[in-house]
Amino acid sequence: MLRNKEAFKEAFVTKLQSMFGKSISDASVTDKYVALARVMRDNISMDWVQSNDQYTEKEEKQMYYFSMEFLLGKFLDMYLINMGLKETCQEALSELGISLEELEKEEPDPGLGNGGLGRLAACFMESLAALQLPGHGCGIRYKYGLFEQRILDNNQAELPDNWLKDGYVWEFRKPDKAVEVHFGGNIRMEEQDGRLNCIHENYEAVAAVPYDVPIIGYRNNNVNTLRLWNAESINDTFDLASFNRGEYLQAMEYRASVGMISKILYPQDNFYEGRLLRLKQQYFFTSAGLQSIVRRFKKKYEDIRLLPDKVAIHINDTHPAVAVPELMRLLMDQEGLGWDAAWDITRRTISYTNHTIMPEALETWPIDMFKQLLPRIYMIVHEINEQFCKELWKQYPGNWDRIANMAIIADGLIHMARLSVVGSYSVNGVAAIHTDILKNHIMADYNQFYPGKFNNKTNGITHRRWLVKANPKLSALLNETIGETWVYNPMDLKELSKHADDKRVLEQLRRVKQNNKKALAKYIKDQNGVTVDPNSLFDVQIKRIHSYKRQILNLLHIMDLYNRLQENPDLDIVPRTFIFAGKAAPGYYIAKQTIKLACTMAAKINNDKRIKDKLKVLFLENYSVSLGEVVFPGADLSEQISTASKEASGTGNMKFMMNGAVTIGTMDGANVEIRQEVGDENIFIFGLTSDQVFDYYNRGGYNAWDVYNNDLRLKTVMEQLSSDYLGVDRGEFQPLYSYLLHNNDEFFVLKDFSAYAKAQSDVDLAYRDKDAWAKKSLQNIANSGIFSSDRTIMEYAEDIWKIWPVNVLGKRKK
Ligand code: 26W
Repeated sequence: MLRNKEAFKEAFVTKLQSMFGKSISDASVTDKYVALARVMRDNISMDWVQSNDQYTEKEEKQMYYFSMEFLLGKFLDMYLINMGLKETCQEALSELGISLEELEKEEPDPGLGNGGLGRLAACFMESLAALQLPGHGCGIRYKYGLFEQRILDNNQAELPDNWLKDGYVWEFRKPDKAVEVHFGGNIRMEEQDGRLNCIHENYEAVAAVPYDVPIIGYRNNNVNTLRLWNAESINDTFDLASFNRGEYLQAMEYRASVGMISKILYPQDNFYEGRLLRLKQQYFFTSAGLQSIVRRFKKKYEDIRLLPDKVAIHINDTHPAVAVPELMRLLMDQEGLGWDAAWDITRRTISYTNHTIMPEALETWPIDMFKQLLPRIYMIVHEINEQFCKELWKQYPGNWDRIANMAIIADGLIHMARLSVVGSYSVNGVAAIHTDILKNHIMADYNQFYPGKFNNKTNGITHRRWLVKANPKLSALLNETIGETWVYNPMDLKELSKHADDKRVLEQLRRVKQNNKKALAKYIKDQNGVTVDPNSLFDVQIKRIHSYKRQILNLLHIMDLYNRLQENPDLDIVPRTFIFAGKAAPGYYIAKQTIKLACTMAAKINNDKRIKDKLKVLFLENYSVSLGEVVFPGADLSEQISTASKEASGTGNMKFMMNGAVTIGTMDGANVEIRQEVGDENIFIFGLTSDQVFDYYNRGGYNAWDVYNNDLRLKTVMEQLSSDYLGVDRGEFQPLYSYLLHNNDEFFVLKDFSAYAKAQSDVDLAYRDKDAWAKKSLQNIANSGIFSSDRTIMEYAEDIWKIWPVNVLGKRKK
């Protein structure tokens, strides 16, 4: 259909006419974007129908990835690349006098996620389709995604992210596939034909209406489905009964409360707050997703007992953990199975990934709240717990402590991680060190009780978005140097290592980086009004702002460098541009102060003529997938400096590596595996190890004041922090100072300061040798293939889900 540029031009012009009644010269940029996207959409839908038909025909097992977050990023460019239409489209448009890049700016960047967990889900979707695997997503169509961040007077301000305001071309509303979800009410037991049935009464019914987003594979015909659920009132979707009865006010109230369910994404990352609305969101999309899966399954198969052979359900952290009791409910109350059969099926269908060991992120729900909102689900959780505790008692008679620590319901709370472990057949961590910590510390009791259930799946990122799309210049150089197979098989990037001593390749690589740095410098100039030198070392930390990620450590080190430059403006250091970006949860005071500190330092340092432009500090507003695509390709140094043991994996670290940045980092998360891949000479590792961190937590022996008093450079910056030195009121940053010292520095910022400063001076030395640095950069790219989410997804598919590629035969020739 879009085989050549003439066909493309015709399709585009026709679409513009039929949709808007306009010619090219009349049409606005938005019109043109929508018309182009619509042309693509038409083209995708044929393959989509084919994929669904063939998945069903071939009776292949399907996997459904349940996630409260999908941080998707823009699709237009990605789809053009995956469909092999980018060049055709570019040429066709340019002959019509239109710039593709300009149209791409019109697409909203759906921020339906907070950070790592949500972006991982999006990378997984892309890899599943690329690998021809029948795997789909299930989530919430939030009306408002993660807030838009503005910096006003050095402070973060939050604006609503009204991403749907001009419509979203990639979604397909499917009202005929709507289901009902029930909240509240009471349960009545009724005997019927010798069976005890549960009758749920007086509930509030909500309509869940799916909006499907196609996820298209790379140069194949596979199109998978991301199903996002929208909450609507039953009256809107099914009937107008209550309006007709004249209950106008109640109907309006009900409608408003229903609308809230899919209205907003909670903006906390790694921090749990037990809000009723959040539990409602969790049950809403989980129940809707499971109902639609069971319905689809039953269309094809008669025997519900086959479910685990044909369906895998994965829960992304504990947010969809109510899937365990909800599937039990459907199997028992709807399908009429007994407890044992339902439990057996549930536990062979559900698998679970843990993404954090931060204690403040663990979800628990007060029994009363849970019971009131989900009375039937509570009964089931209660019974699961009873039976599990009996098993524990058999295994550990009399060991009350152990049983209390493992029970799903304890201390008036329902522990969702425990429910997820008990109700699933596989539990995985997201990097080797993280899985070790789960197995040996956080979930050691369960690991002993369920030998073999715990396993590791080191995270990955889709190299098609983060390299092919985000860094076309590097991709072109790779194609030229090692051929094009790496796009299909990212492990082939290893071939690049053979060129590690080839001066010409190193020079070309440097030139690519230099060009990407220029593009980033331009972005910085446009956005922040600051001129930065592309020859300086671009040192980047972009991620959520969180104490454990230690942006403060980076900032304290910059202050120290600045002090030294002020003492001696001729100090021989490599000029550096420090770049930060990231959002702070709106209620997270320390994180917001950290942003303020970065912005305040930027204002002071960037305007200080004495230091001869040797230091620049930037805080880039509104970190998002789109901003990441500009920043990663232009980075020289990747800051991965979390307190060891705290960052489950990290995935930004992989995006930097794949784009040729060298890491400075702790032995935490996937940094450990990055080091293993690139070798010690191509990474800068420093700081406490996770064992040392655990030792301090368990045995004590750390005193932040001792470190403070014994390190003059550190003491100086800390004192500056609590003074008016930065041109703010004395006391403005006192909370940061107190936070570090008075809480005895729970994330070991002071403890790791000198090791970090030393590693940074090693970086400074290494960067001076241009060839040697380019070689480090090259080795990082060459060894990044293992961190493609294709590898990760293959492991999940083979070890956990047991799903296999389906070669969809397309009608359309590509
Ligand atoms: C209930 C509040 C809440 C919200 C989000 C608790 C926990 C979360 C997520 C699990 C936090 C998260 O995104 N974790 C990150 O997951 C990434 C993907 O596996 C990892 O790479 C990061 O290290 C981890 O912090």
